[in-house]
Amino acid sequence: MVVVKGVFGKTILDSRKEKTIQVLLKTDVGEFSASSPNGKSRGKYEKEPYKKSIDNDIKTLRKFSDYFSEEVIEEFSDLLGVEDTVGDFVGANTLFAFESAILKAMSKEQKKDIWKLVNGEGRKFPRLVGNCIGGGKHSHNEKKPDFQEFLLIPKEKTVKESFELIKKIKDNLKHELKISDQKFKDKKNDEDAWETSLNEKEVLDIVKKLQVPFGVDIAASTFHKRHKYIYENPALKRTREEQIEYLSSLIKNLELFYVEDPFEENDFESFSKLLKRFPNRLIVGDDLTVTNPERLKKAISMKSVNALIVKPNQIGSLIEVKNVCELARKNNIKTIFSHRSGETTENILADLAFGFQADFIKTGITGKEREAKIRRLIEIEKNLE
Ligand code: 2PG
Ligand code: MG
Repeated sequence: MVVVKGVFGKTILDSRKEKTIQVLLKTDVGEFSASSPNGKSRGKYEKEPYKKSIDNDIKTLRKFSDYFSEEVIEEFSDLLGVEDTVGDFVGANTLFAFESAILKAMSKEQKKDIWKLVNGEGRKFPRLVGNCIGGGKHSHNEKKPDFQEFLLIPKEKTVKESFELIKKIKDNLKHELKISDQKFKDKKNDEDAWETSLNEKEVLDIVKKLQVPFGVDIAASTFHKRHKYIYENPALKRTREEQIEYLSSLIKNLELFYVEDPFEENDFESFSKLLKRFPNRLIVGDDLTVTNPERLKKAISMKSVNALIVKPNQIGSLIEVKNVCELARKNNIKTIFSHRSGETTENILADLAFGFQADFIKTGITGKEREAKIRRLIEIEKNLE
């Protein structure tokens, strides 16, 4: 068992150079720290990252520090006690970092990898989902695709081989973009994906030739205004019906295998229409479902999705992450554990994805923050050989 001696928070900078929280836990088996990432295309229904502000959460942790000293943690479900105590007083980023630090302490004390604390039975590795070209809110060039992410989803035998393949492809894409995009500047966006002035159709035409399964995160809420999807490249507005028809034609003609957030975050119905047309593709909820069991229940009852993004800091509580994964599994919904656009080098996402036996893990492809997660997954793979 781990005995907590104190808990503190401090700010660190994420990959976008924005402030995020790091939690430091003092215990009888040593000191442990963990940090949370920051989203930019955040879902409206996500829990707030901080209660009032990051500084306020840090103060709150300090206040609770005495209270937590002598708290005894023995197993994963003991996180519930922590959530009952502090859950209402801090935001999701703070809670997630706190719980991650607790898992690290338990891992040390029990001499077990973190994934084993979640579920020691797991043997299936998640498939990588890697952002290679980006647009939308994550890119800062003037003309860009309206879709946020173009994702490679390799299916090699091992995580290591998949990683090597998508790294190579992403590197080659630079030459391809230089040829097809007159304005290409060799620049990368928030998630270290290539920035381009091409539109989504032009990008998909390139990605289609790569001979690896692929998909998109449309992040449609980010360009939905007053009942219309406002495309800028080229400038045109689509109603929800037009959006369904447009996406259907892309899915059919370009063999899209994975489509995340094709509609805005309130439109469970259009998701369900698209899934009905394409039951064999992955229709993925992110802003729609925000890692929240209640939102997932609604998506299940309306048959809106067959796959779900799991971002622990959308909800904060790892007990809820567990609930959402169990609910998804029972209903045959695939899970995709995911990074955020503003990341740290924290790698616990890999252990959580493997422990919860996620079907996919979305982490980006390059950059130390993204690679930290993939490298940890490769390490788990190697240790199990
Ligand atoms: C998404 C994420 C991560 P953000 O929309 O899936 O790629 O973006 O972290 O900005 O919400
Ligand atoms: Mg998304």
